[in-house]
Amino acid sequence: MNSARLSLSTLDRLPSGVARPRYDVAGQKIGIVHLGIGAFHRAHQAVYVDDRLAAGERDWAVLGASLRSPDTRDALAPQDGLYSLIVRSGEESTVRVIGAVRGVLVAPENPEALLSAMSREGVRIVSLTVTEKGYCHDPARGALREDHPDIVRDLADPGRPLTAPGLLVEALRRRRAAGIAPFTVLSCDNLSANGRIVGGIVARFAELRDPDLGRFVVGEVAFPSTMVDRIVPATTDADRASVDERLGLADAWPVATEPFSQWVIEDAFSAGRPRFEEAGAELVADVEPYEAMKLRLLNGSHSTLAYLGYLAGFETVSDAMSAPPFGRLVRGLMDEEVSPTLHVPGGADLEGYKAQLLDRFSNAALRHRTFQIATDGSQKLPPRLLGTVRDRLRSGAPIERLALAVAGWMRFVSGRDEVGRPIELNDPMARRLRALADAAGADASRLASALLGVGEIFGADLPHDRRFTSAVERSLAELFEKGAARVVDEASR
Ligand code: CS2
Repeated sequence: MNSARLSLSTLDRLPSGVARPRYDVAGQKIGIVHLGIGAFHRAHQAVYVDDRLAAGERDWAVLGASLRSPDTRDALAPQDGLYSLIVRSGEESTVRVIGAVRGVLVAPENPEALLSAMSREGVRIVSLTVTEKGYCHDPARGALREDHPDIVRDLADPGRPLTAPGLLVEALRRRRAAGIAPFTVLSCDNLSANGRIVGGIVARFAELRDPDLGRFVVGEVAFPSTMVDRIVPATTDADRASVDERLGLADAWPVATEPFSQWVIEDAFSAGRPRFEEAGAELVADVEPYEAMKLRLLNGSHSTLAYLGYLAGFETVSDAMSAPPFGRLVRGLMDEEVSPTLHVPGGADLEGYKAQLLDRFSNAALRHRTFQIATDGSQKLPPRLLGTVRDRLRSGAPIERLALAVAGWMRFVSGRDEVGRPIELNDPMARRLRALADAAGADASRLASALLGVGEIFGADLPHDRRFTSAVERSLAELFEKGAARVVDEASR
């Protein structure tokens, strides 16, 4: 391992094949505060910003914030915020050093530092990738969970917030009090209609603090919706070692991704924005059709592959895709059950998009773990699979593969894999789900009905739809009886 670290002072030591910022990195001004600075942001939005900084738009550098752990700050601070982006496909990979992230704050260590950064006039966008659970909402209704313990805490001590809604509202309040125009709130998470949902959550939190502040948020703050897409698996030590070798310098936290990247943004910013379109983003009037297409086709298939693939013993998405029945199941899910529910945006090529998705899922150089995608199912099922289920039920259309995917999640939640090993459940509702699963045991009918009763996931309607409940229960019974590999094989014929 190299002992010298990637940083501004070692940039000129990089080998010539490694792309790097060709602008005055330290001279850029912060225009975006990003909440939730994980691997996804660094492989996606920060790259678009990096391109715009390189093109001379100097006012839009990113100040990142972690809402939980100090790890990203600890890795990037000694590197002056620089990190490497590895882009992988097949045998090829390229490395590029990104300079867009000019600092990282850790909210729980010092919420005041973050709030004061968010309140500065130069900050005109606050963007977010806090994952579905970071919005503290009820995923089935898309509304703020007012009884969420972190929300209760933030409402009781609103000047020292720890949640995303609490931070946004306190910073907006301070700006208003100081006569500074509000920033645009830009959600880059995989929620359907993310701008609209987050706008409602933030407005409700503000209203609970003060009805007048609530009206201000509704009337004055812009929440454009976005569709974000790039597959970014968690960084591994092998990624670190390969960057080390390519750079001749140590990078504590590179990110690895695929060549594909897409960002569709509703062009509704209240305080200006970088010319993201010149970095490849699509600025449109209505993002929702793009979002539905991506969430239902890509993420819906991903979650299906994650649960069923994990149960069948596949470590990564591409491993599962290399088994023909899994490829056929996903193709069938997309063609037969998801596509008919979509309003394909004008100019989009649905067939090309699906073919490209199958290729992306098969990218073996990425090693995207099924277990990683299987996290937070309670938050992911509603936008990825259950909206499609509702549309299909409404039109009386078959839902067999969708029901199998939901049953795959239930089988996963049961807590033991097919050879009896425990499955760790990473989910904000893990305790409740695990208690329900433990009480039901391996009885498919009891387990299905217990889990279907969780209103935050299935709403008030789905548990009463016999077509849905019986299809899920049937698939779950088969999963217990025959195992995922056989059930997928049969379902894909
Ligand atoms: C994945 C997504 O982990 C997951 O749940 O489905 O992170 C997916 O890779 C991205 O949304 C792709 O844009």
